[in-house]
Amino acid sequence: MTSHTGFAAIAAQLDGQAIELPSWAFGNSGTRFKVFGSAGTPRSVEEKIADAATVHRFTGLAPTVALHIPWDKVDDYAALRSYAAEQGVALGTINSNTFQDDDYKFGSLAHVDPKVRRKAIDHHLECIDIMDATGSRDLKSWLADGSNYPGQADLRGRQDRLAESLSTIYDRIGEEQRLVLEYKFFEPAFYHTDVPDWGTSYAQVTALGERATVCLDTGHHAPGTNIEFIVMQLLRLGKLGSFDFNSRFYADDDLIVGSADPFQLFRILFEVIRGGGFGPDSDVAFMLDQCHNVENKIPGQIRSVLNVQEMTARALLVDRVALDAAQTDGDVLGAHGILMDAFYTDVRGDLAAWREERGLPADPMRAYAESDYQSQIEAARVGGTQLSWN
Ligand code: LRH
Ligand code: MN
Ligand code: MN
Repeated sequence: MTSHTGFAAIAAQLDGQAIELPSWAFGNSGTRFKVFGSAGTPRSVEEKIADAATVHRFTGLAPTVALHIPWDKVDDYAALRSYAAEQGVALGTINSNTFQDDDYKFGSLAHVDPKVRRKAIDHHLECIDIMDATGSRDLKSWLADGSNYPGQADLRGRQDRLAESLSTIYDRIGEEQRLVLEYKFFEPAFYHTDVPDWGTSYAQVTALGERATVCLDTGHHAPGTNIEFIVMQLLRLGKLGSFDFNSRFYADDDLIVGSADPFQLFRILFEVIRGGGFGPDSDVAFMLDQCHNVENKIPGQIRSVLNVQEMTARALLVDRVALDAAQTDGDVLGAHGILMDAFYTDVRGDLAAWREERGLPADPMRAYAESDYQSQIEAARVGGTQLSWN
């Protein structure tokens, strides 16, 4: 199978692929050591949306933008929804935030104090009101809840309180809406986290009901974790709601997806496709959760969605009939070779042609560099306060 005939067979499956962009990717970001400013950085939620819409114009891959509340708080969400539509995108997932308020020092939904739990629950209910106005489907909750020292907290009590808080929130989730619970095994708490892994998230959302699912952030696992296995298992259980895509070398680095380990991204996407998580019949949401500390943000996001598309194409190229036969025959190296053949297939030329056929630039990175969008925003966005990612 040459790469060209192979690509022709999968080209149509790439139509409709959508990767949601995080509004916070367009703000200035950095580490705890330094946040670097950059010319043209948005000063308002609207400017973030305009930048996200630019990524979509150049790639055709990013029709929605995720908001984070309160970072993206505005007075009129219906107006923001119209503004986004004028720019050519829609508002997507609403991310709650219960990690930046002094009251949450010892947690939020699992906090020992009912008043703090109520405040965190009310914040989630406010997010659902926002979803009603923006037309968003998903409420994504990531909790910083946890502890730093053995003995600091009653692990079991916290889990029970978390379940109770989540069920109060879930009661308000609309028929067409979903609650998506994200897990992370460390940071900012380092001894224990209340939702550290897919199993805990799965147990919590399964207790809630059908419209509660798991969010898998690729940066939230210990080094060496077989993430594609988790993808397989969650799809098998019908509980993979969404991805937060990014790359990591050492911690929760939030680097460009597919940059640290393109092969891992390929393996994940292969299991997504294998498990029915890709295409019009799937409601698995693909999102980025990234920051751009030292590179320009818009091309950083363009590179990211292109990386996801490229690895999706390669994963679609796996000859699954031959793979199944080799696996059944116990042909270890034959099966491995079939997977690697697809991974090593260079689809960049085919994808360039695919884009041109759809009225998109063949090389979105170059087209953006040659456009005047960056110089325009750098000239126009002077004065005011640049937004940082948080
Ligand atoms: C936590 C996280 C979560 C937050 C985002 C800003 O590490 O991945 O998704 O909402 O970062
Ligand atoms: Mn995340
Ligand atoms: Mn993270």
